[in-house]
Amino acid sequence: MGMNQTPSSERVHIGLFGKRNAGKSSVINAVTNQDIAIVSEVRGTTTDPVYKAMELLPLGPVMLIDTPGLDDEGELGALRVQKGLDVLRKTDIALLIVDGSAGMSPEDERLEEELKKRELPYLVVFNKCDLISGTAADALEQRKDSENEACIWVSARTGEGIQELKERLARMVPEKREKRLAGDLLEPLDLVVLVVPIDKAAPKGRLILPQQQTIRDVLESGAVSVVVREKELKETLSRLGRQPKLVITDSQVFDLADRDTPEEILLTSFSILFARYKGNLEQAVRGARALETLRDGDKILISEGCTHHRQCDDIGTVKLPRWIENYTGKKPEFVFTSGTGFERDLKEYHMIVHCGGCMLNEQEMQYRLKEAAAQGVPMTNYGILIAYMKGILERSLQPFPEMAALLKEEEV
Ligand SMILES: Nc1nc2c(ncn2[C@@H]2O[C@H](COP(=O)(O)OP(=O)(O)O)[C@@H](O)[C@H]2O)c(=O)[nH]1
Ligand SMILES: [Mg+2]
Repeated sequence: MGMNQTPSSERVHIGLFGKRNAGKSSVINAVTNQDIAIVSEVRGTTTDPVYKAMELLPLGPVMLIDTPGLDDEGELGALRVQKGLDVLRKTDIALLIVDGSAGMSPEDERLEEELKKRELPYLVVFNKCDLISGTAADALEQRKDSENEACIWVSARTGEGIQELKERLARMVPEKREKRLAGDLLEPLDLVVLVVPIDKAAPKGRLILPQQQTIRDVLESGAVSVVVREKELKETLSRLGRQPKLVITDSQVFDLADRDTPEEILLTSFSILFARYKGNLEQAVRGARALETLRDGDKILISEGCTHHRQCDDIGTVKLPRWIENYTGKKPEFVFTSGTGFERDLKEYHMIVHCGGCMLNEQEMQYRLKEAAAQGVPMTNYGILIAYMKGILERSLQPFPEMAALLKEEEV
């Protein structure tokens, strides 16, 4: 899969179901204007589900899934039917294709029941409307008008109704799940403890943006945040009266937070939440591991999104290089950039360490991440690299087990 292609997990999966010869494969061909599915008069031509990723206007990126007929007979047939039903689990929108000249069969009705039971958005597509004429057509026309029926009439052969089908599909696309900082980890009234160091480097009289945004997100999910300095964490946890769901700490004081947060409480950092929210947590975790293959003289690009952030500056230009040298025992060459500048040619770098990107919009951050990935350069961020070097990344990935698993992979 190319870098710029929508990953299949982000595509709307549209499954086509129905009896053999209803015209499932023909409808796919008509919708896509391509002969991607095998159409034949012989029943049961499609024996395995066929997946086709494509851009389908006005829907956007979709995955069309052509399934074998629901009415296959015999042992092999039953297996095919099972495979077809397996597809249901991946389906976002189901199309029940019915031969309109024959009408709904008991199998079709069973499947419609199943779709309702699973609360899957679906549409009954009466195909072959070109075969219907005269009084039969009038009768069907009446059903077409009935409001409640999620149905549409089409002809894969003549193309009638196919455009309308696409438009109906576009309107059925489930709303994209909104990205959250922490809200998706929380239930209403859950307690969250935020650890915010207030030292010389902290801006006067206010909190920094990532902290504000996290508090805001906790509020939105109806949970409760308690904000403390690292010094007060231990005492606060012991006095809270109930166990918080999560402790979120500034990366700089992670070791302290790690020590003072009992193991049974999930602990993570603002950097990790932001890497997940704005960036690509997986890329950042993999990127941190590039330290393991660092050699003397390798170039490391340390890049900051903003120019006037004293706190970041100190970490980026002073602390990080020192920690990297201590951790690896190597003498790399550090290159620093800040602000809107981000080099085009990254290939000379062994790895890139970027700030959390609180001042960059998601588009820009995504651009930088994609550019690094496209040029094959590992890229991570301050917080994740610091956690990695301190051996606490694994713990801070606790709320995201599939990311923690990356640290155990053999390949660097
Ligand atoms: N008249 C007519 N025939 C169709 C239409 N759609 C499909 N067919 C025919 O029905 C048969 C079965 O089509 P196919 O797409 O293979 O059905 P599937 O088994 O559900 O995938 C083929 O002979 C198609 O040419 C249609 O809209 N009108
Ligand atoms: Mg077929």
